[in-house]
Amino acid sequence: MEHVVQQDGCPRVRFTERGAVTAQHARRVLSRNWTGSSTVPSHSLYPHQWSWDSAFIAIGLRHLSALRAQRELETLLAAQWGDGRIPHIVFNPAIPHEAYFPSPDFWRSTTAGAAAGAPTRTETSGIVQPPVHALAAWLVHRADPGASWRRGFLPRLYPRLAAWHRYLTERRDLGGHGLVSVIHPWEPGMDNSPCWDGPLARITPAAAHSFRRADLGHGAAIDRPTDLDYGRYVRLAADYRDRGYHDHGQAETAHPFAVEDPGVNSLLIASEHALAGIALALGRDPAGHLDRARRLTEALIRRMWHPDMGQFLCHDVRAGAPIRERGVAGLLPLIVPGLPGDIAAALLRTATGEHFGLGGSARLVPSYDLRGPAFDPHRYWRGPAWFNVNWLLERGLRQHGHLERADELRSAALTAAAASGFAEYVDPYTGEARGTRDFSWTAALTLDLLAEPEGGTHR
Ligand code: 9WN
Repeated sequence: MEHVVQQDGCPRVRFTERGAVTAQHARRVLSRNWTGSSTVPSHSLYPHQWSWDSAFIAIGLRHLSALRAQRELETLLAAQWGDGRIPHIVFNPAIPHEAYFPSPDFWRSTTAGAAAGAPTRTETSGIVQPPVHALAAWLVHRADPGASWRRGFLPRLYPRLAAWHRYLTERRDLGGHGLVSVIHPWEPGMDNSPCWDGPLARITPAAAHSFRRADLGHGAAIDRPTDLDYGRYVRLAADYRDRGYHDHGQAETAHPFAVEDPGVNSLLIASEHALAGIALALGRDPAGHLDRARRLTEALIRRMWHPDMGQFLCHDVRAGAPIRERGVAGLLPLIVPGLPGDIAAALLRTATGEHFGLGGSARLVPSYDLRGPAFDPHRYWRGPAWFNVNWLLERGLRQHGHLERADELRSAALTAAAASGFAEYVDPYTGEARGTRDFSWTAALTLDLLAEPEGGTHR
């Protein structure tokens, strides 16, 4: 039997009976986490708006309310800086500073970020997160084009999204090879991935007494980064702030941490393709976007593809060397449209092999090598499986025609999401819930997977 979930005059989405119960729960999580203009990832652990979370959330929200999905992205983009960056956190002034660290008085965006064009009336962080936004905007538009055109959604968003991509490609090509670098482990969204251990070891941590973590009040210490990690995160962010959040452009910059990450760059490429679709819908020439996507794809393969490893590797710009750790970001180029078939096939072999266990020893794809020396099934990005990553891989597999694999992964993700109470992440072997529960992107992407027809090629 099929059920229909409908709200705000949105498109009718049909779910199976089992799916309808899960969808109902997911919808309740998203309603509770909605603040009136955006969605918090979690009221307890992350009580503000986060950049890539909002993109994933909008992708799910589009099945419930086109209006809310559009507003989610519009609220985020209203906090864009003059130089084009989309900050990784937009702070809610109604939330006390003690609720989350680092709070607005740490980032001081309105003063320290003034020269880079930070908003004058909204407090934000000064670093960024992966550019999933144009992809999200395009999917939100396509879910209900009528509602989108009526509100002028694409015409308003397009220049902002284009400026965001320009910021990344022009100000963040720190290696000078046509790829974006991240300058803080929070930027790729995979905060304590073992891939950062090497580059982070060169950073002198801020003194433990100089800051107070808020996360340990809401999450188990074994699920979270260590105090030493935090000391280094604080040092990097404070130094960047004290330099006025300036990006100098090339490798010889002052950035002590500069890494090219295949996840960030793949998402930029997928979003650049989405921006081409948006440009075309607006009657503009998409050639510039397609050209940039092609150049980024060539650079990604040239610089980060390692056939001997069967995956992409991060590149440590400061050390001038690849980081020989198998992070799951190295599989994310599967999301790149037009990735050569032999590379996509090799990525699938790696995903299903001993290191990531897809369709074998693991229920969901882990964030880091199951065989890696730093693997820990519980600790944040050092092993647990995350739902946004598995959603991206599912989409990538579908895009490259591996429909059975995609269906299997979709079904495993739906089971784990529902059984874990929409956990932030899960033990990749057992599916046991870790981190916080009622996590927004887990609920949102569950809705998106439910809306997809079994065996389908795209959503
Ligand atoms: C720092 C909000 C964010 C996610 C990140 C995840 C975690 C923050 C933190 O939570 O990072 O940005 O405090 O640990 O790693 O991917 O966007 O859900």
